[in-house]
Amino acid sequence: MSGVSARSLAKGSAAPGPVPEGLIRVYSMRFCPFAERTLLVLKAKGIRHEVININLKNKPEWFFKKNPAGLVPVLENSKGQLICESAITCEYLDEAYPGKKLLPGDPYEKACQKMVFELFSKVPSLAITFMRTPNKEDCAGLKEELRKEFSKLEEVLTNKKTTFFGGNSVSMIDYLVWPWFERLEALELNECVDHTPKLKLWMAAMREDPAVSALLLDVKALKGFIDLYLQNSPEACDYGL
Ligand SMILES: N[C@@H](CCC(=O)N[C@@H](CS)C(=O)NCC(=O)O)C(=O)O
Repeated sequence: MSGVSARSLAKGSAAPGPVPEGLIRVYSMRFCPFAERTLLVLKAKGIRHEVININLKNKPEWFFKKNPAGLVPVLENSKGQLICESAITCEYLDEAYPGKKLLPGDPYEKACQKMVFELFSKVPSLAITFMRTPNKEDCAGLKEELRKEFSKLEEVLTNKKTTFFGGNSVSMIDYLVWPWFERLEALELNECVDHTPKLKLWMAAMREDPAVSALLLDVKALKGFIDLYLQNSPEACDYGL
């Protein structure tokens, strides 16, 4: 019940018990890009954790006690404290756990990461709109908008002259934006980075990161999930298991 690939818990399932001491739990869903942020940070920092996947098309009643909005990811610690919203879960993990710091200590550098996060902020909704548009031929405008957003990120890399968004090693901002770039192939949107060579190099460098490569999704499974999710199938979240 506790791996990233575990079957999801659905309506009617028993609520899981308290989180054992020394462990943190994440309520997730195998294909969720927001939850992937949290998983990347858990992995990168080597935090002992368990994963409980939630069937988002047939949610367990008890899940609303973990997050009244009914969204994953949610973190739960052994004190019963609950943390939701992916970016907040990531910052919490970085602050609450020792080891490699993913957010810079320097206030200016930290502000720079937050500014890049803002520059990225339109991408998730554009990707979702694209995913939900049945006829992809109607998506020329959406693709153009995505290209525009990606150009802003290209400019950051050009100005910084670094491989990653926070410098020459992977840091928090890279993990926060990566899941949407990972999904470009399954969404058949790779062409949107054709005009942004530095972003393309960044994508290749990200794939080499141990946390990223450990969590890479199978493109076929991702496509299968998207098809079922759009049909509102309760099987979507367990696609391929
Ligand atoms: N702003 C939230 C968004 C999370 C989110 O939208 N998660 C999706 C899965 S990818 C979800 O839980 N959807 C369930 C629903 O919409 O009912 C965050 O950053 O954590």
